[in-house]
Parts: sequence; C-alpha cells; structure tokens
Amino acid sequence: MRSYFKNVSRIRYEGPKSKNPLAFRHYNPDARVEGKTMKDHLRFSVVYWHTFRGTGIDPFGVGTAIRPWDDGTQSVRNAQNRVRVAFEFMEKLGAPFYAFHDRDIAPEGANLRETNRNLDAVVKVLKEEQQRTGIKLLWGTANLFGNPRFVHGAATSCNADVFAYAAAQVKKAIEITHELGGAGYTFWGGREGYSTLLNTDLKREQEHLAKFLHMAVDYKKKIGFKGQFYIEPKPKEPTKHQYDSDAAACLNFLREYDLLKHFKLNIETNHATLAGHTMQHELEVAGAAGALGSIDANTGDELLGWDTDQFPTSVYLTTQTMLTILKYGGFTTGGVNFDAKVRRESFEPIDLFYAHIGGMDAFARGLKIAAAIRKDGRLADFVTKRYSSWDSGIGRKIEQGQVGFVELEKYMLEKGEAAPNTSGRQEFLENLINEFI
Ligand code: XUL
Ligand code: CO
Repeated sequence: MRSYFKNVSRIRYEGPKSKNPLAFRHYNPDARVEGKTMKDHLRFSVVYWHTFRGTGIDPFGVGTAIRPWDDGTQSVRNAQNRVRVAFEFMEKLGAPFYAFHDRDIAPEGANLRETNRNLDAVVKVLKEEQQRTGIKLLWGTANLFGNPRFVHGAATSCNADVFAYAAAQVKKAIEITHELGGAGYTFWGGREGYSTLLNTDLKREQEHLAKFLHMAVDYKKKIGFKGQFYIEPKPKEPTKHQYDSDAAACLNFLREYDLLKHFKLNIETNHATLAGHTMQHELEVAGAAGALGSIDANTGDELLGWDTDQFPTSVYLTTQTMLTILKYGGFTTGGVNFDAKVRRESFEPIDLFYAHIGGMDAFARGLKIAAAIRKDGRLADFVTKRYSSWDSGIGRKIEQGQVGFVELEKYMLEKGEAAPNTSGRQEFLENLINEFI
C-alpha cells in the first residue's frame, strides 16, 4: 500500500523529557489513571472535516494547504483514496476514533439517489479501513448547512421541501453511522436559527426542529441503532442566533419537547466561549442534568470573536475540562473529539501531526493533573465543607422538604440573625490548582 506520510512512523510515548516533536510527552495510552487507561479515559477522535477536507480558505483568501494525495477533483475515487490517507494518519497518530459529516467523506451527485450511491461507495472503504486498523467511529453527522438549499435552515427552513430533503439526508447518515458501528450521532444546527426576526416565525421553526428530532429518534429505534444521540450547542455563526445556543437552552428545548431522554450534549470549547461561557460552565450545566455526553475539543483566540477552532494547548483549560468530566463519571459513548483545524499558515501535512500530538498531550496532562487534584482531596473537601450547613439542622430540613416559609420565619424570628458567612477563598483555591500544574 502506498504511504502518504513516509517520514512519520507510529507516534510513541517518550516521556516529558523527550525533545522529539513527533512523540508524546504525556499521552501514554496504556498508563492507568484512576484505574482506567488513558486511552479509555480520553477516547481521542480525529475529525474528517478539518483534518482531511480543510484547505485553509478564509474570507480573505483561497486555500493554502498542501495535500499531495488529493487530486483536486470531486470524484468518488479521490474520496476513496482520501479515506486510506486518513486511516494512515490516524493509525500513525494512535487515535482510536474519528468523526465525519456525510458530505466530508463523499461528493454530492446530481440528485439525492446519486449522492447516496457515492456515500455507499466511500462507506465501503471506510468499513475496510476500520476493520484493517481497529479505528472506530465516535459519531457521524449530516452536513445540513453547506449546500445553498439550506440557506434558510434545514429542519427550521420556511421551505417544507427542504425539511423533507434534510430528513432524507439524516435518515441516510444515521444508516451509514449504524453500518459503521458508530458510538453516537450528532446534531449540530448550523443554520437552525435566524438572521433577522423580521422574517422569522420562531415558534413554528422550533416546533419543526422538535418534530425533526422526534422523527430521528423514531427512525433510530426502527433500525436498531443503539448509538447515543447528541446535540451540539453553539450560539451563532453562521446564523445571528442559533436555537441550540448553549447547554441550558438545549436542555430547555429538549425538556419542552419531551426529547431529553433521547439526547445528551456534545460540548465544544469555542462554542462555549462564543456563548459567553467557559467550557467548564457548559460541562457543569450538562453534567448536572445527566446529559454530559462528549466534547469537541478546541479553543478560540481571546482576541478574535469567531469560531477559530484552534487546537487546545492550554493545560489550565484541559485540567478544568477533565476535572468536570471525571466528576461526572467520565466518558461512556463520548470522547475527546478534536474539532480543530491547523492555521492557514500551517499548510504542510506534518503540521497535522504536530497539532494533534499537542492536543493529545495537553489533554493527557489535564487528565493527570485533574486526577492528582482529586486524589489530594483538598478542593473537594473545601466544597463539601462550604455546604455543610445543609447537612444538619435547618439546612437538612429545607432539603428534605420538612419546612416552608412559615417555619423558616419562626426559626429566624427566634434566632434573630443568620449564622456568619465564611470566606469563598477563591485566591486560595486558585493557588491550590497551580500547585498541581
Ligand atoms: C461547527 C461545528 C461542527 C459540528 C458538527 O462549528 O462544530 O463541525 O461539530 O457538525
Ligand atoms: Co463541533
């Protein structure tokens, strides 16, 4: 078989002192943390769209990426060949999972039937490569935003035919995800929102979206697909406002339309920051609702207000992320999916390796640090003590529903004043985290 990354061999763990840029310093797949291997904790996944379809195009210039394996055509043959390149890359990197949109892997044809045929031809090669390498599909999804037909949205389009097209497309995307043994399927509502409320029937659009998701749940059951469904919150871009704007909005939507039991959330870092939240905030909101499913690992740029999808390298960020993920029991179907792209200026194939190695090492460090903080116990003890007034006395009575306003007034009239507060010790806790970083 032809090799496209001849100068790269399998990326190995060489330890923190290694100066080899093509080695892991922290990600040691078989090393155990809290009784589980790093590989099983992190479940790293490579995204097809940025890593194998990204060209480096931006609003001011054409693509810059050098991808010698790509013949520049929209042919099925080129798409099939790209699959082999992708699997060579993922195998050398040691990533156990990948994720794709239907339109990343295969070109659209003249009509839906031809498009589906193209997909089948590429899925055949994906299946072969999955079998050859043991690499698995973390989740599949459908691109319901790129083609001009989705200009007004897909499930929320004002055009009922577009809803029907999107339904047919998602049906097929769930089928191929099922065929490839995908652990999940993600819905990201790229254009499910609006540009102006002047032309928008918001209530009707949201009802259509709920109807669409119910149809997907029904179909999933019908074909016996057991993978987890995810919604991926994002507040805006390309729309001015997207309905699945953040974790809280998604949970509210799912609850309102009786969908909560069928979905978990796929939380993306740069989407959290676009929503004016931190990643940890979004993870906590999802986790508290029992809906923390998976993450799209990336980061934005503090000085740029759009979705720059950079590779995560901040150990602070990965530590906070892993603290919350471990707190809620770790991943089951989900994983750390690198929805991140190399910069336009990083146009050589080797940059794809540097980017992923850096992200994987940053998460491995975050995992080790989070585990050390949990083992130390001072942070968790502080939080437990902070709420100790709820463990007995009046706090306990409130939590157990034994008292109401009348009893609480009587209690406070007798007592006269609330017990004194204690310090929140934010700086002390920030210093404590730094002890471990
Ligand atoms: C877009 C984004 C998507 C989803 C999958 O911002 O994150 O790529 O992850 O559709
Ligand atoms: Co994403």
